[in-house]
Amino acid sequence: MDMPKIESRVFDALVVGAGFSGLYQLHCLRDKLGLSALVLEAGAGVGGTWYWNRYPGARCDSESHGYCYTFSKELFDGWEWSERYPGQPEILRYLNYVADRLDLKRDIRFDSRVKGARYDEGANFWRIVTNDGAEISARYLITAVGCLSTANIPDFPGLADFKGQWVHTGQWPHKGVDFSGKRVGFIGTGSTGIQAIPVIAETAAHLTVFQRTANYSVPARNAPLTPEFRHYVSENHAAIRRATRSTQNGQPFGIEDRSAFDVPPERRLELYEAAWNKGGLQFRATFRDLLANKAANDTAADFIKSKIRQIVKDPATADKLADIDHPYAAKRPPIDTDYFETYNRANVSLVDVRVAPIEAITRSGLQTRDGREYALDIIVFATGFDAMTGPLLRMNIAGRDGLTLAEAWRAGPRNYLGLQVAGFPNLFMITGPGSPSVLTNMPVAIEQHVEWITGCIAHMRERGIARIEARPESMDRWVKTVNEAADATLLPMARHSWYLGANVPGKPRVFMPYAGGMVRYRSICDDLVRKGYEGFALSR
Ligand code: NA7
Repeated sequence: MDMPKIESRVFDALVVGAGFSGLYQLHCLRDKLGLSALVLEAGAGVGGTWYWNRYPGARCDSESHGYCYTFSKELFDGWEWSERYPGQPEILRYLNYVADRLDLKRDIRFDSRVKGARYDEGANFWRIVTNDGAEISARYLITAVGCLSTANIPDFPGLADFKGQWVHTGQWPHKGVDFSGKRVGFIGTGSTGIQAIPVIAETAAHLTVFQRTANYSVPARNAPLTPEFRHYVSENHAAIRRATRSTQNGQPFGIEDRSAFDVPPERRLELYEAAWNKGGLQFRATFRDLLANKAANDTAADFIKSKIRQIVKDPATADKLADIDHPYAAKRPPIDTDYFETYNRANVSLVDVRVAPIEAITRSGLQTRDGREYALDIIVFATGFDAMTGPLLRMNIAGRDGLTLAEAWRAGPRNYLGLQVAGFPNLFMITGPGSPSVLTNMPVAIEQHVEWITGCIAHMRERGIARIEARPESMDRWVKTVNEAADATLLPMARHSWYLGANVPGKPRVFMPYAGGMVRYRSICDDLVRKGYEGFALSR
């Protein structure tokens, strides 16, 4: 790709990241507000998550008609999805379509990672330095770095000496990985592992899955979209947009307004069976109290565990897969294509590494604490991400008086609405910790944040306001609100979840996303705008 010729070093706005968030933010600032804006992107192309996560089976868990921008009918009408859940290559094509259609690439500097960003109070400018030494100044700094973009690679001793190949799913080689005839070790059974394991099993000589925490999964029931459904989508832009903006999770389907105990047990099973056959995240929407009431949750959990035991033929393997230690959907609930069925293949085996953790990577494979060694040619790390705070902290952002974001967040992320931090004027975060983000359909959360930030910057420019930042007391209030929202659900019961930062050793255990739902969140954000940006300090 040709590098755009970017001569200027001073911009109204600098956006970091060219995924769903950064592309839309650039369009809004440049084409709606008429600002000079630049995007810095570490990858060689647009796409963010969908640029990096190219592992076999990578696919979106939200349905395609809801997993896209809805701000422009023209953009919506100009694209047709092919499957119920879009695969990674198709989403990447979609984001390139958007970037080309809106002529965004000319203002994106690719292969460019932020090494540091410092607020210069005297000049009221952000000074940004990239890995290749470029120095850029901007009035507004907007992070569009995604929530899951810093790979978590466990610090196993011996990895550097492994003589086979190893890869992390979030940094997948562009040329792919050839598993044919290979002994593959696969670490991790989160959403990523559950997608990749069935596909890799098809070509590997042998696949050994190392499972630390057993996980629920519901069939996705992916399929090509029928001509009737495509027609429905093409005729219903406004209705789909309305639907995704009216549900708590930003999905184009609502949560049934009934308790699991409003129906007799036999009827409950019928409803679960129907949801299982329909497939997808909608399973969670069968009853309204699945994430609020442990007894209600148990009915869903028991149903899925019974399905695992029906599908998996070897009882010892079924036991390991069904021995799940958290409520259903308290961790991010995966959906799959033939995940549990894959364990019936002769070339797949499952090792429980909760009982005997992985102790080391050896030159020829992997060793667990019980002294067993597994000979491997390739090791796949589907070990997740330093979620939400990781991508922000690695940019080495320093605000007023040199206070770093890492210092400000030593005890966990503290901000206002996930958007702004006291001491960091004119720094905006798209889908930052403290916002609904990963608990919702991401493009919907992203459109809301981008539009809020755009409106805020327009407000400042119209009124000659030079700086905006969160007030410390607003952050205190918001942290409390985020905790209360989480505590009203079963989400904190999953003690090992990345929502809590528990997957990264040493990371503060704080429930990061706002669990109060997209509708409530949007109304809080809109309301404080009406009250003159209540909770923020604005200065001329
Ligand atoms: P996740 O959901 O964080 O899953 C990572 C998996 O890797 C999970 O099963 C972990 O077990 C496992 N893991 C992590 N470290 C280790 C070590 N040291 N030993 C053994 N196993 C380990 O990441 P994903 O990429 O699957 O999904 C991230 C999100 O991307 C997903 O939720 C969607 O929103 C898209 P653990 O559960 O921590 O015991």
